[in-house]
Amino acid sequence: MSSEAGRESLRVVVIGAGMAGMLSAIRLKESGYKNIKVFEKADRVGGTWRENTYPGLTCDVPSHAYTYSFEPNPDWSHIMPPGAEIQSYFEMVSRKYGILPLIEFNQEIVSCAYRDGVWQLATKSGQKTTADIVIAATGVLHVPRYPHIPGIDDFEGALFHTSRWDHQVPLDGMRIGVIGTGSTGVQIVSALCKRASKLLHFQRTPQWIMPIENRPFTEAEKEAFRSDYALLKYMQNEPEYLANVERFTNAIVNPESPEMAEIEATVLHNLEANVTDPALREKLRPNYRAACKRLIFSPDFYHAVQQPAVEVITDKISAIEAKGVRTADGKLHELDVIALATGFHADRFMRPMNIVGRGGIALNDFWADRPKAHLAISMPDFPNFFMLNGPNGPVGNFSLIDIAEQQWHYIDQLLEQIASGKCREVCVKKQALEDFDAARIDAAKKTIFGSGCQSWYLDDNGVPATWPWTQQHFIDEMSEPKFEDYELI
Ligand code: NA7
Repeated sequence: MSSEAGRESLRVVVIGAGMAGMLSAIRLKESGYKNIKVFEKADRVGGTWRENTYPGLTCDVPSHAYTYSFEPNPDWSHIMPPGAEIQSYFEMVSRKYGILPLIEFNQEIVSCAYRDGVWQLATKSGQKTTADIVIAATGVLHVPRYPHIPGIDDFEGALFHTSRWDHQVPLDGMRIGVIGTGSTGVQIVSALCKRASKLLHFQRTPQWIMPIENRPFTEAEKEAFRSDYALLKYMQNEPEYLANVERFTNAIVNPESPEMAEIEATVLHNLEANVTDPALREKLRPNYRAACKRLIFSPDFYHAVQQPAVEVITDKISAIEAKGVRTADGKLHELDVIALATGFHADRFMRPMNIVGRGGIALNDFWADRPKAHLAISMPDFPNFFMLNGPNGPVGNFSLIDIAEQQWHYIDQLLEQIASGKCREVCVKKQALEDFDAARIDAAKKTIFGSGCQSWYLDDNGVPATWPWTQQHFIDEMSEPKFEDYELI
């Protein structure tokens, strides 16, 4: 069989029409695959940028780097892109690249089982599909983590998770409580500090804050990007950004490196120089190392928490009552709105989908100890099933679009084995995954993420789950699969 004929006949299902699912659909279409179906549980593309719409939502990666390599965008408004602009960008790309006809919206895949050499998928509404190849592009942070706070259902005002923001609820002049100090809570406090009459930031753990500049691009700059394609491409791969990513990932891998010392000095100086009230400064001072939790990049958080309407509350929350939040000191903080910026279940990936591989092995059992996949992409006994942004991949303060594109480059070479007729089934060998996972865990414990803090980077055993090596190591791995690690049947 020629590769071309293979691509025309193979049935490929992509799960999810977010950044990575769209990338897969575009690349599959370009490569000549003719039988592509994308299933999307919602009614629009965009994934995390569709779901998150909270005030102040901004990506912490520079706009031009957080852009598909093949579709640079001269019109980004700021150095860091606002969430709504990213959503518009993805919608534009979905139209421009003609992938909308491939997407079945409002169709949530609930089961995906490998039987008789094919994947059989079913949606919540009962639609059934058969596929030769499945690409899971379901995202990482998509299942909200609701806190277990007594009385949470008794609150008489508006209460919602930040990824389910209720835009009917007025904010101006309101008494607002934000629970959580991750990137989300920090961005919301920065956005609402002058709109709320009272803004209480409930902080369980303080965060190190990396200062950034986030000015708007001038019209002249945008015009230059529009008229000079080479400049636009340069912006996508700006040497300073690439050097920062390299420095940052080197620091993560080696907590005793000069790069890490520089990060620590920068965030410490940010705190010391920009928070004037000594009591507040101590409240905001973390007792763990910088970058142990995902670093918060913010141009204005310290400015925001020093606004008159804002108060940082460090007393433990003991309950939520009809009128507000009760803290352990006995005080009732009366509120109109409570935003739960309490994060996500970072170990969900494709779940709650019921996925069953070769020989009846259930993904939930395979992942009983922790989510794992060879190079974040392939699992033994899950043939022709590939993940983008799967477990143990690089997730950090750099562009996940770039990561997904590199992963696609790798997956595409695995698909080619099937399309060209060299084999019918491709998945990683058990031993290769075991070796990879053991080396990964060993390296992960030595990274800054394992230096003693709680974060969504850690698995249930407290071991960092993200890529524990340098960015360059990832780039090298993604350049070409080591086929000896794969079962090609
Ligand atoms: P994160 O980074 O997981 O932050 C969640 C925050 O919520 C964090 O400050 C938690 O405190 C806090 N939290 C969680 N449960 C509770 C309870 N029960 N009581 C008080 N505080 C609580 O989520 P984000 O949405 O901010 O960011 C997720 C990622 O999205 C981000 O890293 C970017 O990649 C984009 P803790 O620190 O655990 O004490």
